[in-house]
Amino acid sequence: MTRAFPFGWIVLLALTATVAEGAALPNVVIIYADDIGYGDISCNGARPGLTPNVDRLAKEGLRFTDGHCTSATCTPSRYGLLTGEYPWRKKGTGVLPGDARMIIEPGRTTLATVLRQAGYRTGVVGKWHLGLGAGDLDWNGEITPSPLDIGFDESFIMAATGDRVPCVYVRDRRVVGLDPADPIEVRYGQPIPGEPTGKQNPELLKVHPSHGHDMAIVNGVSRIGHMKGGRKALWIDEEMADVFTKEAVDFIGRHKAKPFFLYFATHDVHVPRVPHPRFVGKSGMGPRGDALLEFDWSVSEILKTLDEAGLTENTLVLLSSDNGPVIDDGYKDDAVEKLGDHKPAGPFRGGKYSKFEAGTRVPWIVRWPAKVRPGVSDALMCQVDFVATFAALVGQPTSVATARDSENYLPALLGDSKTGRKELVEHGNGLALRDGPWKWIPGSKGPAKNGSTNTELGNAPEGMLFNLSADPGERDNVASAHADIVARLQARLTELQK
Ligand code: NG6
Ligand code: CA
Repeated sequence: MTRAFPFGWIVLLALTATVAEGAALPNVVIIYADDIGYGDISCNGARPGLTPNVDRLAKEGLRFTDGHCTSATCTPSRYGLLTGEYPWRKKGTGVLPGDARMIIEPGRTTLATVLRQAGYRTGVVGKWHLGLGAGDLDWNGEITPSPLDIGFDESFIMAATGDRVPCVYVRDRRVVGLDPADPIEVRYGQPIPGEPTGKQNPELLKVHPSHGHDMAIVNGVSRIGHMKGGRKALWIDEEMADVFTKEAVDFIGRHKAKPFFLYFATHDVHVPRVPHPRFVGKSGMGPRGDALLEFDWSVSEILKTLDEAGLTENTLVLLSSDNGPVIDDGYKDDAVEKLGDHKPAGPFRGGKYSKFEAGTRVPWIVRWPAKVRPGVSDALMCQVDFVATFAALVGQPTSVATARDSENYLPALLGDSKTGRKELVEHGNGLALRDGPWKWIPGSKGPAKNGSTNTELGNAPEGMLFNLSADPGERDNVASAHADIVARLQARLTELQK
C-alpha cells in the first residue's frame, strides 16, 4: 500500500504534465484516404487547384515529405495503424476477402482503446477491411466481433472494399437497412446458382473489369466474391462519399462537448471509381481524377464542420493514405488513358504493392492550430507509431506489449523536433529497410512488375541500395560501391524480422 501511493502520484503528475502543455486534450480526426499517392495532392506537386481543401490543411499545418503508411496495401497498413505491430510479423494480415474473420483480437490494445482510456469518444467511419466476426459470419444477425470490440464506441463501415462483397454498410453490429425477408448470402469461391456474374453477363455492366472483378454484379459493377439478397441494403457507389462524409460530420456534431477520436477512412480513390455525378468529368482525368475531387470535397466538409463548431483550434487533424497509388487496379475506367502528365507517385518510384518508395511514402499532413506551427518536415514518420505517439499525446502508457513496433514520435509529429525514425521497415511484396538516407531492398526472385497493374514492385535478383537524399527516385543502385552498408542493413533487417 505504502508503495502504491507514491507510484499513483507519479502517474498523475505525468498525466497533468501532458495535458497542461497543450491545455485541453485535442480532438483527433484521422482522415485516411484509400490508394491516394504522394503526388496526388496539389501541395505535393499535383496540378494547382486539384485538391484545394487538402492544400488548406497543409497550409495551416505541418506537411511531411517522408511520411509512410505501414504497408503498400490496405489490410496490413490498417492493421499496423491500429495495433502498432508490423503486419508482416503476423500471418493472415494480407489483403482480406470480404468474408474474412476479424484479424485484430478483441480486447487488444489499439489506437482506439488508448484514446478511449484517456476519456475520448471514439468512432470509425468508412472502409474497414480488417475482417468482421469470428469466421462463417451470418450477415443477417449480430456481427461480433466488430470495431466495437477493439476500442470504438461507434462504427459505420463497409466490411472490406468497394470492389468486394458484401456491398452493404454495417452500423455497429448490424447491416444497415436489411430486410429480414431478403437475407444476405455471401460466398467467396463457387458462384451462387441463378445469380448473374460479370463474367457471364457483361451486358449488365456499366463499369467493366480489366482484370479480376468479374463475379457478383451490384449497381452495374461486377465485384470480387459472390452475394445474393439484401437488395434494400445494397449501397449505391455514386452516393458512398456522401454517405460516409455525412456519418463523419454527424459524429463530430454529436460529440462536440468532449474530446473525440474519429477515424474517417474514405473509399476514394480505390476501385471501382464511381464518384457522384457532380464530380463526373470535372477533373479531366477520368473517374480516378474525379474521385480525387470527391475526396477533397469530403475533406472540405470535415474542415467546415470543425470551423462551424468552433473546434478547429483544438482539433488535431491528420490526413494520410493507406498505400501508394495505382492507375489500373482492375477496371476499365480510363485512368491510364486520361492520366496525362499527372504523377500520382510524385517524384518516387513504384506504387501500391511496391517496395519502392511510392508503395508507402504517402500524403502526411498534421494540423492542430493550438499547438503545431505550419511548415514542412522531412522527419521519417510511419503510421505504425500512432499507438505510442498518440498515447504520449494523451498521457497514456506508450509502451504496449502488443504494439511492439510502435514508437513515440510526438515531438516530430508536433513539429517540435525535426527528427523522426532513424530506421523503418517498409513492406510491399517483401521487406525493405530505411536507415537514414539509405534504402536497402534485398534481392528477390519475384517479377519486376505486377503484370496487371503495371506497377514496378522492387524485385530484382541482386539487392538494391539507394541513397535517397541524392536519389529520391531510386534509379541509381549503389550496392556494389557500399558493400559495408549493404552488409550492415541486411544484418539489421534479419535481426528486426526475428
Ligand atoms: C487486389 C485487387 C485490387 C484491389 C486490391 C486491394 C484484383 C485483380 N485486384 O487483389 O483491385 O482490390 O486487391 O486493394 O482483384 S487494397 O487497397 O484494399 O489493398
Ligand atoms: Ca488501399
